[in-house]
Amino acid sequence: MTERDREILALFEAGNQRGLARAISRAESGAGAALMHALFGRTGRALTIGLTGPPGVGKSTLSSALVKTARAAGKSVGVVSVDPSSPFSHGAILGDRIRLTEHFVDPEVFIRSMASRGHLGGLAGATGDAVAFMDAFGKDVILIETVGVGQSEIEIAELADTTIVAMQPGSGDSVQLLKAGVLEVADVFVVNKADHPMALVLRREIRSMMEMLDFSGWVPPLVSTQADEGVGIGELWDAILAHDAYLRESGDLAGKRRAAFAHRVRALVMGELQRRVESRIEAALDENVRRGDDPYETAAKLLAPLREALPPADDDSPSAQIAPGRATVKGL
Ligand SMILES: Nc1nc2c(ncn2[C@@H]2O[C@H](COP(=O)(O)OP(=O)(O)OP(=O)(O)O)[C@@H](O)[C@H]2O)c(=O)[nH]1
Ligand SMILES: [Mg+2]
Repeated sequence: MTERDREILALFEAGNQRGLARAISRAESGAGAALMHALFGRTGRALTIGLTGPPGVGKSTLSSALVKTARAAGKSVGVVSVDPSSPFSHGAILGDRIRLTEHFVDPEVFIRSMASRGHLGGLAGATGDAVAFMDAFGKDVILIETVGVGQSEIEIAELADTTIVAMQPGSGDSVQLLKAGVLEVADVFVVNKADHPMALVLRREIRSMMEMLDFSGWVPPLVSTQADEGVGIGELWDAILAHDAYLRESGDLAGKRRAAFAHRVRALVMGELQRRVESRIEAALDENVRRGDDPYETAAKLLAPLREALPPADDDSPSAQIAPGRATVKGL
């Protein structure tokens, strides 16, 4: 542990949010391992909530409303707002700052915007670390907001205990979600902008899509909200608490946390492997091409040291595990 880490740890342990902020910055720059080692034992207390959905659906407005509700219930809160599309977080920050301003003066609320691309382990790396540090710091509730583009909503579901998928009427969201496989990871569905004339149509679409899924155990509730007016937020909060209670009573929480841990470890291992292998491929390529090597022998040469160090396991089947309690598409 460096002098800088010790300084951060001292602030952190004194309950100073600057310590938390700086710990997250360390993780973002790929230097958070020592602090994680010191603090990981304190994690596991917080209720972590992933909030995802298309751009502009109202995620930040929902976050802000949920922060208010959690604070009214006496909970301290951390918010991580992730921009998965950019290595810079500037874009995401502005809108979130505006939407979350009323909470900035509350010392029990900690808000952090971050980019995930370009960081060690992607979303699972930097964001996973931020969530863990907030948890260790003692935040009761942690909200992770991420805009749904490509795989990010699936990734957020790997990290969070409870995943909220938000949609808005009149945008074709439901079709997009079905395509992206996002339906299967939702623990709670939200139709935000319930003031929109097409809101009931969207509700009906979601209902009929849900009929195509087999739910083992938990059936995701469908909540309508009008986040900017605070309408339906109480119901959404209740749905989150109900899912949390379900996870604890069914014993699924342990499995889910194990899967989240596995996901983070996998991201770190695969990330490092990829970077190392990538640089070797680049370095070797010119020589192989000049010699007229075929792709297989080029790959075999590059893999030789790895094959020696990591002989195939007895069971070489993919180790990816599906978190418990997730829906599957009927007939598959
Ligand atoms: N009509 C209506 N507008 C809403 C509602 N909730 C949020 N909005 C508005 O929708 C716009 C987008 O809200 P945000 O909370 O920034 O949405 P977001 O999903 O966080 O957006 P990105 O972070 O950019 O993806 C803002 O102008 C909000 O005021 C609602 O229930 N009804
Ligand atoms: Mg936002």
